[in-house]
Amino acid sequence: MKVSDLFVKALENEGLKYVFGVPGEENEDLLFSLDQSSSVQFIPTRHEQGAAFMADVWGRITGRAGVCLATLGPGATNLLTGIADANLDKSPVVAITGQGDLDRLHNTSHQNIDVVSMFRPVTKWNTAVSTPHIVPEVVRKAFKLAELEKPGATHIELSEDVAKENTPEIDLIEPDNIRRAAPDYKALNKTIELLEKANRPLIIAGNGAIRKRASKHLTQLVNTYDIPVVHTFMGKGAVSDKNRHSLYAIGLGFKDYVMEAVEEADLILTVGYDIAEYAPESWNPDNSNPIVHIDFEPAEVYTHYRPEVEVIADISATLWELNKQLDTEELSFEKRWYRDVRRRIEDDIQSYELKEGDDFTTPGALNLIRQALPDNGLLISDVGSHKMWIARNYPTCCPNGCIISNGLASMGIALPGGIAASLADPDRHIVAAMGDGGFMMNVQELETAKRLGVGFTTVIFNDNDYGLISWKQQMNTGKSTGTRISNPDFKALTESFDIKGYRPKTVSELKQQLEHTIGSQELAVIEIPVDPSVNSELTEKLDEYWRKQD
Ligand SMILES: Cc1ncc(C[n+]2csc(CCOP(=O)(O)OP(=O)(O)O)c2C)c(N)n1
Repeated sequence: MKVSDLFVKALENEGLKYVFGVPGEENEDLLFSLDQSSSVQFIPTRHEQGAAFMADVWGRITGRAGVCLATLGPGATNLLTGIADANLDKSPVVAITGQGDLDRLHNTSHQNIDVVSMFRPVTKWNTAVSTPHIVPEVVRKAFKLAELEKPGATHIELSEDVAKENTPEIDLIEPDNIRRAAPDYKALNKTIELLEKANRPLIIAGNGAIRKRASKHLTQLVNTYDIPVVHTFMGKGAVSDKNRHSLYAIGLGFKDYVMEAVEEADLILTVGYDIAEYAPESWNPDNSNPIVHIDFEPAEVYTHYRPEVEVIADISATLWELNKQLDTEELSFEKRWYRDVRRRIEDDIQSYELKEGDDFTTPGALNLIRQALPDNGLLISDVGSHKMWIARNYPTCCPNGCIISNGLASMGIALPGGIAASLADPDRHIVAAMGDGGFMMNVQELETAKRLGVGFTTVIFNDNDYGLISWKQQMNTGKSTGTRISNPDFKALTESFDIKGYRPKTVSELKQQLEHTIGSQELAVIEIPVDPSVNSELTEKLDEYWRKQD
């Protein structure tokens, strides 16, 4: 067999279903080997970035590595943003790139750049396949490291000449099922001691809390002991926002209502909290509260994050132990001290309800999307001002019920993400929510979606602006520059892909169109022209609120 055949057998051995990518001359052999596979399908995308984002969202949803493929040079550079995104967002992804023959890589030669060095800072591990017999080890290692807590991206380079070589069939290495470590009893005892001293403990749930079975044990913990929980953007859904202990999300660049609970807490337990998402100085400016760090990995050394105790183990095992060992008799938590904060957050979300005749706003439209999506539906957010509204205003009812990129936070993820999510679960009701800026960054993947026959709704919040940037500029300087853009006719553009496009004019039309496209799982794009004045009004409203509190 050829090395490329062996490589594909190693991919099959991982239980892989899809490879997303753009072909190149240098991965010709690999593509033909993929073509022979009965279990792995190659899906051509319209840009390598789209392929990487598809692998990224596939990884987040399934917990198994998503795989993307590009050729050498420009293909590899195009893939890079999506790989960095997966890595910083802790999503398991394996990237594969082609390369020229090994005997020309020391020279200046056509499309030759040092791809392995380029990918090193944005992956957990990467290597080039230098010789045939290492293929089983390299592929297994790439998947193992990508999926191991904390997950992330890995990268394999396969040169054209190596892929072509003949090789005897070599034994593959079976994927293993690693048991993660149980928590140390001294660290657990210290945690219990701190909880017994506390009156107002609060949990910050990060993206580690939505993985594996952590969410189930976390929900049991907050229900049994009456502890409020706030979620980072990527932790949304760890505890359902319908649960009265949920205080929704934390992480906006300005002080939101939820901060009141964080300030009033006297003990913070972080669960799967990722510092890349939301810096500790934003919620712990004077290092005033004791912190318990519950995670798969030790805490970063950080001035504003100095845990009293670190429980480094499988998160669900730690939460399970706490559920078992905490004794309600020994706890003296103040009852429902956070109730008003939750009420304020919910009243605020409701206040954006759109009435007939109103101009569309992002938070108003989000309320309608929430009503149209079932509890187990999925909203994938792109990056921009709409992401801030989704984080604070979109109640999430299950882990991975709302996917937000908040590590690298790259624009353009939601549309390719919608494709991957639909492939992962064709029965799921899915909305990809984007700004006009982010939509135009990966609009070409509409063709991929159409070709694959997937069904989900893309919503474009159109403000003809890089809205988040102008919002922040306005906040900092009172004016904005370099952000205004103009757009094509989104409805006509969508229809040129033979996909249904909508541009509602009234609130009832928007409601009806959302219910129709989401309910019927039609592949559709809805353009919602939004009035962005709610953005600065929110910051003013919050400023006013905090002024009154002082
Ligand atoms: C790839 C990439 N480029 C630039 C940025 C910086 N950035 C963050 S939000 C934003 C504006 C987003 O505009 P749009 O997609 O229209 O959404 P809106 O803010 O209007 O909701 C920009 C340019 C980024 N996060 N990612």
